[in-house]
Amino acid sequence: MFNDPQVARMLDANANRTREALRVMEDYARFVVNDQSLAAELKSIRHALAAALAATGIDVAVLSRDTAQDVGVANKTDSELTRASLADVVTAAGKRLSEALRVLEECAKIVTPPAAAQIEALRYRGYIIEQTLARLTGGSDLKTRFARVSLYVLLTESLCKNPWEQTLDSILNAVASMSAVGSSEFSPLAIQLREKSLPDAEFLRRARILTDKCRRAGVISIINDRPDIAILAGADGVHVGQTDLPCAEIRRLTGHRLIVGVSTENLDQARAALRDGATYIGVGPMFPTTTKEKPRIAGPAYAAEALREIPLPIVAIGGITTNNLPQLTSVGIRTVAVCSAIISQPDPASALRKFLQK
Ligand code: TZP
Ligand code: MG
Repeated sequence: MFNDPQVARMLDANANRTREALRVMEDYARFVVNDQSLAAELKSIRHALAAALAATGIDVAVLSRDTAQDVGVANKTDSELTRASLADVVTAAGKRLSEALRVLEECAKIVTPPAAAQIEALRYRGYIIEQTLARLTGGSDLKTRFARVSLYVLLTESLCKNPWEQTLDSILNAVASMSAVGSSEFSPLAIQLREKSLPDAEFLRRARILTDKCRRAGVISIINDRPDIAILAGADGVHVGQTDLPCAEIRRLTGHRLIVGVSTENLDQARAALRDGATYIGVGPMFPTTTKEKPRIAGPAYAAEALREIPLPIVAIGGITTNNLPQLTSVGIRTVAVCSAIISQPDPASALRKFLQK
């Protein structure tokens, strides 16, 4: 126990900071990433902290609080007044947590050394959670994450050789097990759920499954055609074609919290997508494909034009196989979207590995 009001003020302020930071992180885990075990761990840290602080006499420290005379209240930096996204909010909370726990620990050493050891243990638990959350937010904004994608798999149940969820699992496991790519902070993979005739409720149910599994694997999740389902499922993005909801309207609906991809088959469409706020453009079809009815093959020449003019990630699509892939990489394409050459194979994992190796 302390009898020094200065120590009391330090303990009181930092106990508040710690609780606030933990609440922000817990609510992010609970309401944004819907991760029960992460939210439970944060709650458990909050309770363990309350127990550790009880020994320091924190319940009477509040009596030494003097907000009116607090010389720090008006000191604000620009960075703490602006947050671009919930990811920024939770990142800031993670930093505040370790800072405040360190202050509590040092002050507890003065008044109740055993509490200091407990608080130290909580600081280490906090570091791990901070890292887990950083992985979940991608440690970066969606644009940056998307820029690292090299393979974009379209998942459509009717084209899968195996049940769709099994196909999804084998794709995610294959990427996780490739050491060269699995150890990197950013996954090279994005997965799009593309279903054209499912009832909405079933589409949403599958979108939630896919989003959840992708998030755990650090893989970008995209929903075809439907921004509403993308938002409800908590997916990273939506992909639309020329006759779907226009990109500009999706931006009005969602701001910049979603990746928005737009299919294009010529430069006019690509320029419009850029102007309307697309995150990336699809260019295609590159080669003949049976996955989609298309009157005209845009071909690698269009991919090359788009690369030259459009300052967005360019995703080539349509009839792509490991055999014709060099025709795209040779014009500078670094991201390809593949459907049947992966999901329709008897062993989608091995097909995916071949693409990633190339
Ligand atoms: N848009 C242009 S081509 C295409 C889409 C959705 C289908 C791509 O599928 P596949 O099986 O890789 O040709
Ligand atoms: Mg569409």
